Amino acid sequence: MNDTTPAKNADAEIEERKSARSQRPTSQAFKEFIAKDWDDTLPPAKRREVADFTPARLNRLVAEFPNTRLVFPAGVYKVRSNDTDYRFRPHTAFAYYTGLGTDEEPDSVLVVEPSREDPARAEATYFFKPRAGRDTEEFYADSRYGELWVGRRPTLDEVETRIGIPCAHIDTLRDRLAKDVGPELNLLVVRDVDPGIEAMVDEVRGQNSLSTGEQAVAEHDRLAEFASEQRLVKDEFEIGEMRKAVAATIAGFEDVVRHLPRAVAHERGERVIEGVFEMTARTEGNGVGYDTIAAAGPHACTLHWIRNDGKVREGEMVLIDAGVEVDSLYTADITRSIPINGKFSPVQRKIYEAVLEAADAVFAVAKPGMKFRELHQTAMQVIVRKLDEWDLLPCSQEESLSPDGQFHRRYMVHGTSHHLGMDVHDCAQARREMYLDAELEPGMVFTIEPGLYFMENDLTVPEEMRGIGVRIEDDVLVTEDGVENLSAAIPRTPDEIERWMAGLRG
Ligand SMILES: [Mn+2]
Repeated sequence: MNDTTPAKNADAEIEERKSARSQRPTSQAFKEFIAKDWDDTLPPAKRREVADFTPARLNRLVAEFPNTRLVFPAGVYKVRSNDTDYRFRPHTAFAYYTGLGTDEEPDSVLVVEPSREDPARAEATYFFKPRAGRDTEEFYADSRYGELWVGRRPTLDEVETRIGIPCAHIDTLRDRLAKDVGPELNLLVVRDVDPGIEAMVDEVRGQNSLSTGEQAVAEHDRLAEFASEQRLVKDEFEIGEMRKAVAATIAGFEDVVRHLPRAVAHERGERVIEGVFEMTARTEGNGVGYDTIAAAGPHACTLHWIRNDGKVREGEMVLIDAGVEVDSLYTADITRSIPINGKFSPVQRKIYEAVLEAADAVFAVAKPGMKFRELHQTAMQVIVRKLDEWDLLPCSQEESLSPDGQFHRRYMVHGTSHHLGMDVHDCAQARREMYLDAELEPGMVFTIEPGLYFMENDLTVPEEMRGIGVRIEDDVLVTEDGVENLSAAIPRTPDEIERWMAGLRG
């Protein structure tokens, strides 16, 4: 980690503090020396496959917002501590409409509007800060943009070739946002992404007799809502990326199984699992799509167990909920609950098979026309039947399944399915009628993930079942007449899992 002394934060006080550590030369001779004798040959830029898909996405978008200029900020760096930031991740709506991914590109902005000549066609411009000349201080002294700090930056032409969207310098953004805005042309922005851009939009609106501040919030938020709803049905490119994410995730699970002996030997074996998966995620993809849950033994009953500092013990199970995000930012989301020694005990198998039956029931009925919320209801019918067989319900099955009952929630408190894509909980801003109450359509991608969790200290549960948590999560694509299990290549049944583990552990 290098000291990032110069020109990162405009705040004078911080600058002064930093300058106490600066040893940057300022002489004219140095500036002349560092500016010359560089080979500036550019490698040829390549058009990305996604560039063939963004025009249709953008056309569909502007059809929803006639006479409106739409602003999608990529977002800004988030400070981790002092002068170090988190790795940058662009806002999802921005990435969807530009086709950019990985860490592309802090402080940049996409602007979209219907074409004047043909309002059914979108006109988009991508604004960013292109590389600076060698003769600028930015080149060697700017820790955020300088090439000596962050690597070579692209030119406007290069990015235009890659994404097929005309590019412009970020310094021209304000004029472009303001042009013709007024009663004939609205201006909307995705909020809570980049405060500077949001303030700029608000100012432009105010200067052109459009509402500002709180009065305009609902109008702006319709944009974020629509961007979420548009992504409910994936295009061919997105489905291809989901397949890559799932394949890399399965490779990560296989690596975890290979390293289980090392996890068992380590005081914090859950961290070994997390680390092994992260290694695959960073090498095969952009990283993990969300924090890995590596929950051994009773930790499996804590739904969001991401501290992962526990021991991994022979004889117990470990629940691993993990996903690789590929460079385009699509992520898988898979959970397997496996016996650490490679063999299910009878009680582990009994609970596992109950959860599997619930998942299978959802697989059997999921198809176009079915309501999304019926996925959960289907799984719960099996879960409730099993809990009743085991005498754990304080009421009848019917009563537990009724909206006022829900006693089974003590043992499975989460939903069975969520949409999946660039965000692990994708399309979260969609309206209820477009999500929970909507019918399944071909091209939708979601998870099927029932579970059963018997807390260590739950006195309603037989002792032998306490401290066991099982979730089985697969990623599915809605087809014309059912669903395809995208994660079918990772075993689901207890026998398959035992064979799979034995094979990987040699
Ligand atoms: Mn999930």
